Amino acid sequence: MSFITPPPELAGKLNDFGELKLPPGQVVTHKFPVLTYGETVHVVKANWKFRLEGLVEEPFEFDWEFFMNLPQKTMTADFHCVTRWSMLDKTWTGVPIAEVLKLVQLKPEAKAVMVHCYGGYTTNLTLDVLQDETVMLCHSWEGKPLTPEHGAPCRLLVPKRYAWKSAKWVKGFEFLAKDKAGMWEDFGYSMTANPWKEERYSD
Ligand SMILES: Nc1nc2c(c(=O)[nH]1)N[C@H]1C(S)=C(S)[C@@H](COP(=O)(O)O)O[C@H]1N2
Ligand SMILES: [Mo]
Repeated sequence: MSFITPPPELAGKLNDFGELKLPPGQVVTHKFPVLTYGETVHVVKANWKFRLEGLVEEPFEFDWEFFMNLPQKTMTADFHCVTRWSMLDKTWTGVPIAEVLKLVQLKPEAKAVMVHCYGGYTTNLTLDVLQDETVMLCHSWEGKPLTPEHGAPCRLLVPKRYAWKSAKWVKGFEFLAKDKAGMWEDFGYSMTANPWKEERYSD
């Protein structure tokens, strides 16, 4: 429900209270910048595998064909980089996280996840954040397949967290009993990374 009718140029840019959809300290970009630590990782679909492991009853691995046969969704989402750019209202297509999590039975002690990528990048999320209905494994952006720089063939999208949690070239989830720092988190970036609370760094 919206309490106000925004002027047409601001449609989709305001929340229900008429506030700009921009987290504190962010500026809007109309580009899709590339932010990669190190080099672009080139992963071909034929070799791509995604593995669910750690605190699961039975690890599960799937390939590209299996992934593309899972139920798909296209969603409009915002993307906030901790370096202060935000890209608003772009469409992302992929598989909702709930469909991925259905493939394994999590052990009751699973409380967090380490996201692993081709190239060695890692980032962590608590299970409740991973399970948010806006989280997806994406293969397309604005109706076109992701380019290699943006994580082809598949990346994670976590719109409600700073974008370093939206891991490119993903290759699996490792379920953990306790939240553990990934790469940027280990360098002092926030474990939780909520842009609305400006959780940029850890204390
Ligand atoms: N594997 C991997 N994923 C990554 C990164 C990276 O360096 N490697 N950078 C992160 C950061 S800091 C941001 S802001 C977004 C940027 O995504 P983009 O390059 O598609 O804009 O990807 C995130 N995912
Ligand atoms: Mo970033």
